[in-house]
Amino acid sequence: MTKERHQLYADMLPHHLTPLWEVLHSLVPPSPATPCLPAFWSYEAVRPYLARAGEVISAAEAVRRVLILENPALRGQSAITQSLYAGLQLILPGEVAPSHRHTQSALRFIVEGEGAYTAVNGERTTMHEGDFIITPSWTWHDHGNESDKPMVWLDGLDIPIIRFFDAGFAENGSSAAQAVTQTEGESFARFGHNMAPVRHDGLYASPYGRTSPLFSYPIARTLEALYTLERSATLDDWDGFKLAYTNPLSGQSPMPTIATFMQRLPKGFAGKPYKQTDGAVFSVCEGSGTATITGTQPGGGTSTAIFHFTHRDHFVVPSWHSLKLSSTEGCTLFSFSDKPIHLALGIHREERQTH
Ligand code: GTQ
Repeated sequence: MTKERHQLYADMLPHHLTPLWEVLHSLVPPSPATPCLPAFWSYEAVRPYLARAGEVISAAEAVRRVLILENPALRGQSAITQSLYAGLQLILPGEVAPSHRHTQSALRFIVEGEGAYTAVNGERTTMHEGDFIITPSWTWHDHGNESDKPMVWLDGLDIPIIRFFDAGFAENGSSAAQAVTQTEGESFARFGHNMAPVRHDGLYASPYGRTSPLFSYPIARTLEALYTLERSATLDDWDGFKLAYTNPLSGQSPMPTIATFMQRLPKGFAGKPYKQTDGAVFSVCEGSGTATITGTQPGGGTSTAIFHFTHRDHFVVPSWHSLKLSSTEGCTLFSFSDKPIHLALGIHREERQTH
């Protein structure tokens, strides 16, 4: 029979046919079998390469001067998980990263520096360490540094998702810096205070896609919320105090493909492990701690990665790997994942373990 089977496979090969029964087990695995690995980028190790990138190419020539954080199991694919892209972008004093737009949605989490701006849809936002900023799908955006210090931020994009759907479009702006048509702070005034325009709200909302009309979620507000909770609220044994950023008009994630979070682990926190189908990328905003990440190997055994992280470090937790967070001195962690898509498809799963 084996011989006849192989003859069948060989004969039908030129007709672009292949037998399902040979691959069925890997097409519908009993539980997620991601090729992605847990990985860690210490800022101390990465920063000198960013500095060297600043010496060998200008922001204008590079368009975006970014070092991509590539998952070690996905080298060459510009991906940190199967669905997400992450990179560290450097912009030096006086530089402009020219205006463009694309269907990919982007987030910035400011890692180092103060005072450069991102312009989105005619409004500039000054960036501070810890701010979370979005450039939604198909919105014009450019970045400029009018401060006297280098600025570095984490870029998070849904590049692999848009590539998967073959739905990528992009355009360059007619000038390097887009025309400014709104005073800084206008979108925050309209949408950042638990209020929204009574009339003409569509006029100010993002022009394309189901995205937040707020471009900037300033760190001062985020920390105020988390520190208040830390003083009095009940601690979650897995997450510490964890809040999701929202689109104020919908209560959903600020962008349709990417969810973003900030969490506070109090001093002495020893979290319980949990796993989720959405792989997540973390950026350490304050303090230090340890992430223990355990996954099942293709062969069936388990392997554990232990990352001791500090301020400005980055790490990735692949899908369905268990994550346990702990911190001696306390810490604040930014993270993002593709959770909104899992929720939209009804495939999101989470398992919270008790030990
Ligand atoms: O700032 O527009 O890291 O288009 C990759 C692609 C940043 C950006 C990236 C991009 C951008």
